[in-house]
Amino acid sequence: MEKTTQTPPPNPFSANTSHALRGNYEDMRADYTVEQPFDSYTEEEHARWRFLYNRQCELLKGYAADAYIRGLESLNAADGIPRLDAANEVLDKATGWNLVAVPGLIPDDVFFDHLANRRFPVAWWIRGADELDYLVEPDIFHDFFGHVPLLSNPTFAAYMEKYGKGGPKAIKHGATKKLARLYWYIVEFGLIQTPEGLRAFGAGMLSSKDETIYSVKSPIPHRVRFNLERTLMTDYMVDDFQKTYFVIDSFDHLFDECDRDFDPIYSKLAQQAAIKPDQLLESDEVITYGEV
Ligand code: HBI
Ligand code: FE
Repeated sequence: MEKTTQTPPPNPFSANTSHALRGNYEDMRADYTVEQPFDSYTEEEHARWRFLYNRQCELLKGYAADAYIRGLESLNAADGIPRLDAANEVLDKATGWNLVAVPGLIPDDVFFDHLANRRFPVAWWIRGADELDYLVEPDIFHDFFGHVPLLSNPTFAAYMEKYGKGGPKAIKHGATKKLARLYWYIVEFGLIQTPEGLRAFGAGMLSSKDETIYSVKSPIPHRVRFNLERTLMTDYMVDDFQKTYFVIDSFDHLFDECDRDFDPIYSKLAQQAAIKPDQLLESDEVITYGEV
């Protein structure tokens, strides 16, 4: 792919944050991918990865979905910042997904196209020592530790491809904010029902020191059974714990609920007002009523 110097994308989260993008968007390919500068990582950065990795693994016991734990273990990424090529050996065999290194956030349409082709964009840089607990923009720890393990689950892998394939239709309808809500509440902060109780599978909570436990155990947030239109309409804030979590019965439930033509859904929802993050509806199948 030819090299190109493109301007950084408008920050997709700019609606909620005003920071400039972190990455170096100078020498990237037309599809916003770069080579992972593996030799540029310092020993201190590898140690930072190990600190974050070990701290999260301690927290995940009894809180993370089994499919996530199995995926994480298959990636062997405990010893330091992982080589994306090495992870691709495992992932490609499991579900045909491959990781591509990117400078950071990339435009929605480019992001959707990567997902539609089973390529997951992973920011190549790691957060600084002064921002271990809160990060405004995804770094390699959020993207790899949070998102990659579940891409080894065939049903979730198929869901993520379908999500990407749905991008152009959302853009056509001016509904990318609705699709971003689906990503936020499921891919970033989704909960799943299991015989042992609720478990977290969202990347945003699994890579966060506190939100994994909060999302599963806290009496404060509402927990509502996942419904596609309800989630498409529910607003979110990027810099606080969720006020409402959506719960899927299974990854098959997630796939089936989203496996439909979104054209009529976007047309119908276009006139409707957004639902507030802490609001409950009469039609909700409430799993736990929160105190929000
Ligand atoms: N870019 N690298 C990267 N990672 C994301 O998670 C990402 C993105 N661009 C857009 C985006 N997410 C959101 O708008 C999604 O809801 C599409
Ligand atoms: Fe993410």
